[in-house]
Amino acid sequence: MKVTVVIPTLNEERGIGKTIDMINKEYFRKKGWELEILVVDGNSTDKTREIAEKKGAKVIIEPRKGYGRAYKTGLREAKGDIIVTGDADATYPFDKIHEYIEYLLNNNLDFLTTNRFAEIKKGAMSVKHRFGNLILSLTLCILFQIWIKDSQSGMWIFRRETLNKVQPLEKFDDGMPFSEEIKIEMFKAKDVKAEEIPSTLYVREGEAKLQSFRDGWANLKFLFKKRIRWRY
Ligand SMILES: Nc1nc2c(ncn2[C@@H]2O[C@H](COP(=O)(O)OP(=O)(O)OP(=O)(O)O)[C@@H](O)[C@H]2O)c(=O)[nH]1
Ligand SMILES: [Mg+2]
Repeated sequence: MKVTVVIPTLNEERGIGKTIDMINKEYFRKKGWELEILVVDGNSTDKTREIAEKKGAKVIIEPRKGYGRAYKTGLREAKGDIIVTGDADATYPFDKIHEYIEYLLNNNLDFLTTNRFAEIKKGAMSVKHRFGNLILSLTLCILFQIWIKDSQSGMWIFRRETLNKVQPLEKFDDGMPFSEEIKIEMFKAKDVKAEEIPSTLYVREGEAKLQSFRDGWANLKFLFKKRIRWRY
């Protein structure tokens, strides 16, 4: 079995090394799981690419802007049977992805999203962001009747074949709404068994690319637009 970890980066020299180091490579070796780390870089001007390559990652450059755009390019290139995603800022529990993969396999699931609210380390999320997240998650639940607590989580664990059971990758949003859109698509897909599992949020390394108000508003508008276009 092959696992591809896909990580989008834009000037993350402070977080990318730590993020990759968190992966329990010993567990992968013991299990005989092949590990591919794919970094999708948005033309960083710092040492991100250099550090990623030194840590054994394959780096591809996607100069077009956007978090979603990076994933659309990265997921097309990912060869693993299982795909794991997350930010390059050391906030997501890459130290637990082997447990999440085991959970997916043992329960015969297809798509997992992670709920960071289960354990937020001290100082990892501001009150403003908690509130914004709550509004976005509630809106998503009501509009799409999907019962998840963390609509903005960027760590997903899924079988690559599920990408053939949702809308074509190129149709996904190029920006931050990609995160909520992939959850909507996966939870609503007929043949995809999806679940949200408790997870952890660590304190960020390096500067955020997210602009709270602008991106929060864009994410909210996106939910309504998607709901109007959506056909059950
Ligand atoms: N390739 C690429 N990566 C991006 C782009 N924008 C953001 N990223 C990366 O996508 C991930 C998510 O961005 P963040 O700034 O962490 O956004 P966030 O997690 O919502 O905000 P924080 O909670 O402050 O971390 C990070 O690893 C970024 O480096 C982009 O335009 N291109
Ligand atoms: Mg982040």
